[in-house]
Amino acid sequence: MKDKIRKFVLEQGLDDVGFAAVSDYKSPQSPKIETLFPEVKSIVVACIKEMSHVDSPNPQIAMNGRLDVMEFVRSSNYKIARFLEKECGARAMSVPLSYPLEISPDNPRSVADVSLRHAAVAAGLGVFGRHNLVIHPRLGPRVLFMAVLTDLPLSSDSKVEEELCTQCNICVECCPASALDVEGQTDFGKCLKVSQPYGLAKIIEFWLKWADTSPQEQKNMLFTKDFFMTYQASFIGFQYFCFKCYNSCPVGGSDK
Ligand code: B12
Repeated sequence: MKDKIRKFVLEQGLDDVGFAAVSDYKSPQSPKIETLFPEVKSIVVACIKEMSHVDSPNPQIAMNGRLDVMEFVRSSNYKIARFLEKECGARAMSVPLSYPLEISPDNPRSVADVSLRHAAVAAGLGVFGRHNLVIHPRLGPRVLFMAVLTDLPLSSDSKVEEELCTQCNICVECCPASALDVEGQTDFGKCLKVSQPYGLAKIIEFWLKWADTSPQEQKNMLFTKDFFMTYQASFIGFQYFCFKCYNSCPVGGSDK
């Protein structure tokens, strides 16, 4: 059964796929996976290499490439879930690549319903590096992960045992937000400030300032880059302006 699914997933154009029995998925901060799908038994995890867009100094080009990948992954996730239901007689639920995500003052670090990095590790697709990204043995850290939950009982693939991070510290030094200074944790607030400068924090800052200012200044505030860019973010969704930890890592970059 795993071979049949693997073949289908790779035929979709994804770069790699692995399987994790739910008992091997260990993400202490995330909700128990059965709360999402009580009958879930395994996770089909796939990954896709991001291309050169992440190297562009132009944030529009970088983010547009990411949006292309996200659109592709969204339809691939649907096809895999459909394949599992139609061709394997299973039930299947796909996991968001990034969002929808519960963003709430009650979830200040935006812990997702399923941690795709921990799922990837459990499915033998890689290991954590100093940047807290999961490094794929062939493709490096520049991969996005996707997953489908299923009630098919599938055994876990072998874990990657090799240490792939060379501890060169380039990611730590390159991070413009100093968000990686403490080993084993990404400082959420610091990372967000630089990587999503027109995200929720900016919107809150904008409206708090608005509430406190004169009618003339309020009019002026509408004709600022901050307002225009947050307007754009409101229909694009999360927009990343930083890929430094991702593209500075020297590990595994040569495999296209
Ligand atoms: C919320 C979120 C963020 C938040 C918070 C990150 C965070 N601390 O978790 C912010 C906005 C800061 C963020 C930033 C980025 N993100 Co993000 N993000 C997510 C999301 C949606 C949820 C993550 C989550 O639930 N975290 C909370 C819990 C699970 O994390 P945790 O248990 O506390 O584990 C943390 C540490 O303990 C440590 N850790 C845990 N176990 C171990 C073990 C070892 C040995 C080590 C060293 C570390 C370690 O790693 C985690 C990082 O803080 C996931 C998608 C998903 N559903 O998984 C994408 C995801 C993690 N993001 C991703 C990416 C690419 C990015 C960015 C590069 C931004 C960009 N331009 O795309 C940066 C990288 C920041 C970094 N170096 O950590 C990819 C990572 C791919 C990969 N190769 O690993 C994911 C998986 C999206 C995807 N579909 O592929 N992200």
